Amino acid sequence: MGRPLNLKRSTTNEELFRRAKRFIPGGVNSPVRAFKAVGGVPLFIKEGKGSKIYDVTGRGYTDYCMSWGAIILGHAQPEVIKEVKKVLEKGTSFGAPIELEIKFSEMICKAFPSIEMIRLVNSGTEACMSAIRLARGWTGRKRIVKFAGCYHGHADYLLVRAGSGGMTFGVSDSAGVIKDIARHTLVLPYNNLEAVEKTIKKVHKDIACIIVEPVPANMGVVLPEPGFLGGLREMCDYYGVLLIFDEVITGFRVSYGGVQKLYGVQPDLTCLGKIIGGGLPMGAFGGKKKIMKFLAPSGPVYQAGTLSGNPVSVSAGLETLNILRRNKNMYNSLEENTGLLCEGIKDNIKRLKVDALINQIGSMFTVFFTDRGVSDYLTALYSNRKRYAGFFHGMLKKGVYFPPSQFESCFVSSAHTVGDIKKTIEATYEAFRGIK
Ligand code: KE4
Repeated sequence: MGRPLNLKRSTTNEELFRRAKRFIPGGVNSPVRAFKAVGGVPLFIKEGKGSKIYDVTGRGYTDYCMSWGAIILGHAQPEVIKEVKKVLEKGTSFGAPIELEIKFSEMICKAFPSIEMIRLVNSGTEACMSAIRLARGWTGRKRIVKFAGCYHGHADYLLVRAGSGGMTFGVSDSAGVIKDIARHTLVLPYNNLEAVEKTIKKVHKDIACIIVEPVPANMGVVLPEPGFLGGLREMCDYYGVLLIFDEVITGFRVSYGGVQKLYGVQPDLTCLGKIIGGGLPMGAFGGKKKIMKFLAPSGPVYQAGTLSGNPVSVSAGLETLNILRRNKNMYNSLEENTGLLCEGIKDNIKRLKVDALINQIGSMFTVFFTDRGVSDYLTALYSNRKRYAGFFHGMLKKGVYFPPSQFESCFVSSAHTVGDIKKTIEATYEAFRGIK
């Protein structure tokens, strides 16, 4: 065993990263944090407040990663913290039902009319994994359809041409995933109804569900072409296949009722995560009563979790949704601020003649370094990752923290001020110039 761990001595990101790598694979507890896609040493964050995060050297950054979209009200939101503190003092986990989870579940069902019943879990991975098991149990079919570049967590059969870290490191088909498992996952191109129709017509009798990020954010932000989501709905109805919307990112992000509210397309099952945990571990999946009742203990599909519905995560999620529900016009100001930011960045792209474009919806957006539209996995892959890396570090130098991968989304929170937005626009001018 080496020298005793004396964290006091390590006050630089480099020193902490070196020490972290002694105990944690790659020095991180989730691959995309490692800065592998952009180079350099990850920032070790000491604290966050509002739109800012501070690394161990005390340097502050305007944060647009926002814990990969989990934070919509800004870091350490006072009312959320207050509610969590209240609950903490009464005990953190009982492994037994509590009243708070009923209130919380009812609130989500009210926000998402397609969700008549819901099961709370502890992450988006668990939500998607469990929703697929439920779909397979309900239909008695084994194959699933996903789209290239979409990411639904790291369950074996979903790590097939997956987005996020999969795309970032080009390991969208992870080692350790047995071919026999992956072969039941059919991967199609997003925004291509023809490809879906061709496949589903042939093998629909064997397909349990189609799972889709209705607005993908894990190949960077990609927008559904007109009719795509509605087309999926129609095909699933016609062929008796379940439609699962993975709204782990977009749920309560793009609107209080997610993408399904914005686009008026209702799935059979919805997966949620991130925002509903208010910054604490939380996931959920829900949908039609007749399907959800197939879940243990009311039905034969097993799913469980020690900390599911624990009072701490639920209190953070409940207060977050309360604030969003009470301030519905918050979505307009989030959209306005994000629009202001994106227009300013586009002006700089034009002024400096940079091959870059922005895909944006609500308070999420991605700056793609490419000269052609990005509408699916292949067109996203055309982006110049090296230029994104240069841009990322240029922004970091100006005190702005974008996600450390071209294939992720930026997020604006209600804590981002117009001042933050202006400073960020100026920072992009320098960052674009730096990669000219
Ligand atoms: P988690 O298991 O990470 O809570 O959620 C998995 C998941 C499911 N569905 C969607 C649409 C997701 O975006 C995610 C997780 N997102 C990534 C980043 N885009 C989490 C960041 C990470 O892996 O560290």
